[in-house]
Amino acid sequence: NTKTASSALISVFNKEGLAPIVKKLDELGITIYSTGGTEKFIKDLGIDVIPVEDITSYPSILGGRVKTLHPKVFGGILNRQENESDVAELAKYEIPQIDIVIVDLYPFEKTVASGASEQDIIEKIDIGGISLIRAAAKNFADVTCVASVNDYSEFLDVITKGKGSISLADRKRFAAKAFNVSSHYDTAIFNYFNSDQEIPALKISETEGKVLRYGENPHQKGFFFGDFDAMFDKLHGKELSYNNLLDVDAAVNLMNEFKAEAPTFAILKHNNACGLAQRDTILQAYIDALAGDPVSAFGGILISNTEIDEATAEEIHKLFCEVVIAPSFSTSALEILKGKKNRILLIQKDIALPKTQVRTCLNGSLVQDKDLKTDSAADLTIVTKVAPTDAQIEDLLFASKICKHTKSNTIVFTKNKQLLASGTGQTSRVDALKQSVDKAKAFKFDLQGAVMASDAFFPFPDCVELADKAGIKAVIQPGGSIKDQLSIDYCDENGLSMVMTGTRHFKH
Ligand code: 93A
Repeated sequence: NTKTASSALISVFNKEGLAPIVKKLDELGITIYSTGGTEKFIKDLGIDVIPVEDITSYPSILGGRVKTLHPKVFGGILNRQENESDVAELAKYEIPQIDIVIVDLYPFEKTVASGASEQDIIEKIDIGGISLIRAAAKNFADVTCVASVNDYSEFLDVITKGKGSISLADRKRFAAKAFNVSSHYDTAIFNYFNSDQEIPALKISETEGKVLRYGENPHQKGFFFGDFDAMFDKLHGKELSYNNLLDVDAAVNLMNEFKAEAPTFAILKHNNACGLAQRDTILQAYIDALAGDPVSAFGGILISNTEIDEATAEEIHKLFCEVVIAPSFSTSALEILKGKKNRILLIQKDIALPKTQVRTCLNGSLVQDKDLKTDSAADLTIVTKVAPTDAQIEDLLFASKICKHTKSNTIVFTKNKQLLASGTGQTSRVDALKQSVDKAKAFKFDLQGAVMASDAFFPFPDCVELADKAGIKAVIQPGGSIKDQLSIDYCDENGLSMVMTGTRHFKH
């Protein structure tokens, strides 16, 4: 699978950084073919180079618009060395084999940004170079494609270590990078031509994305791009809506935190948990999750980390809910739950989710690593005179997991592995806390001895003070405020314990 290169075609707009590569290729005895300006640059380094015109027997024509666009060039790149008739044709038409292609494209984006005339911009649409890149990357089985100055040092490394030999894995990696370059380049050209945005930036069709009934609201169009069936077996119910999909996403991410643990049940609304409990049986976990907020649970998304049995199904059946997700359903549970025509029943397959998150932002997108950090006992620093009990530590970590999957600012109260109440998506932490206290009161939860989690630090001691007055006895939070000590002092004066994790879990 490793190939030793004997020839390279180099055509680069920006000659910067090329000299060490050319010298290395020459040192390895690799024949270099090149286009006009690049050829001159290489010759000036005192290195032998063959003009591409010697291959094509054609001059560069149309003011340079056609330089490399020739079957003798593309035949040299696209032929399959394993294919007898390809090899025979190469000999018949006297086409030289090309093993390495190095291209730096005309700077289209830079030219647009410089405010150049339309004519200048159009001339900077690279045709030959992009074709060289696509051809070489397509034929990575035989050819190595270097499509960007950014990859020069890696390429230099590879050929230096391999003494001119390049492995299939390396060729394929360079091909992937090359298609990244070519797709970005064409997107930039599209954006220039579509500056009035008459053509929607995302070409949306049924074949590319799943057409949803509508978007977040009925007057918005909506599509899902992804492979739903790879993640779920849909057993029953209506088509999933845009909002259902968002809720299912939130539910699955939340329940992943409790995957290998005791039976756990969660109920979500608007992407936030409104009920969650961990018990010895899934029936009890459901009953105690529902008790967290039976009002919000109406029309909710339900998720279980354990098979749903008949007794649990009977209870769930009493509730109007949109979706029920579980690793499996017993036969009798399934019969009961199918009793409502529209209720969506999903079996979640054991498939990992992507590790990156993407969302639109202004005229582009924001991409980030997913928050995959789950706080554990080893992450905790006890900062108060009183330490939490072992049971409290378990509850604090339990609360922290829920907190991480709840919209910021958030405050979560739990007790004995049950979500008592939470404040979600508030503009101040103290509002989140007040909301949480009010909800707990509304559903008659006694907060005495409960614990509190906060997704981010407390800027002032007002949160611990209000929590204390509500009966909270232990607190988990990342810490990191310049006024941390004020919150710690309050806890010390009032017998609360507090642990810091050092990890913020914002979710916006
Ligand atoms: O005008 S082109 O699209 N026509 C071509 O056939 C062609 N082949 C390579 N531009 C073409 N190139 C580009 O020329 C390369 O992508 C590179 O940017 C540039 C290198 O030209 P020179 O070696 O003459 O400086």
